[in-house]
Amino acid sequence: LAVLKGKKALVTGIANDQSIAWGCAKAFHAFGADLAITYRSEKTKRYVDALAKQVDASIYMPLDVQKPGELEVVFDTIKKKWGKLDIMLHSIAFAPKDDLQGRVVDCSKDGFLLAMELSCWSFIGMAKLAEPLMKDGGTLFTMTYYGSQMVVENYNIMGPVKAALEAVTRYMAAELGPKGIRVHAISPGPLKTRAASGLSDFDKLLQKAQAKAPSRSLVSIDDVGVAVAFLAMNGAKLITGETLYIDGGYHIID
Ligand code: 0WD
Repeated sequence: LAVLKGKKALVTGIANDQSIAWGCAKAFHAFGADLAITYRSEKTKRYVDALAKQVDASIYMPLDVQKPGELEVVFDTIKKKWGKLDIMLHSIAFAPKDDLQGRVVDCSKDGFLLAMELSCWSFIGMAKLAEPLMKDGGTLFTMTYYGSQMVVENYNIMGPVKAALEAVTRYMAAELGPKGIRVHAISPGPLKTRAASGLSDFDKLLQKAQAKAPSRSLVSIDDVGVAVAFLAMNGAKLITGETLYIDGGYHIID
């Protein structure tokens, strides 16, 4: 079962044990990978400490992608300690509440740019630093949502932001493919996390997802973890640039 044994994985975006990134960290660990885990602030650290311990993280440090220089420190630490990286998971999104809860047409320029910077550009910034550490190839992941493809009520400015993120995924997959680096966007169905609590009427979205998905069930963070771990395996080396839906089939239904 230790198909990821010897692989080094960086996991960002764990806020608590409901976070999608936590489902992924658990799966990477279960399949034998060695983990680096980051937390956003001292406030979130309280919730993440025990989780990092649970998966024996050998690197555990702060990362706020908005703070200049912090990304560089994380990748320097990985370089010194591991000398390489095989898997990188970007599970970070942010939009100011007023902009997120209003119409796209009303959003502020500053709010839009901040959402783009933290939720989309940060993936590019991380990929750039991961590239030299992935000499034997590797896999980069980000988290997206169906609201990028279709107008989903209340998803608002995150729709265009996630659309850009999926395009970034395809371009970076093309650019890094010759080096054996694969790039994927993972698109889970709605999950009750801290980030989701910023969306209006989120419970309605959950109800609709369950009723419409062919599976008639909601997605769990463990479902996401297993799919991501599969894509990180050597056996998945010819799959790249995907936006992979883990949504019980919701996106195929009109
Ligand atoms: O239904 C959902 N929950 C879905 C979420 C469906 C489909 C996709 N996603 C996406 C989100 O858009 C996001 O990209 O999955 C990703 C992870 O979100 P999550 O697991 O739903 O939410 P959460 O557990 O709140 O983790 C998001 C975390 C932040 O948590 P806190 O509470 O500390 O803000 O993103 C991280 C942070 O850990 N984050 C940052 N990390 C570093 N620097 C930053 C930042 N500036 N901002 C947010």
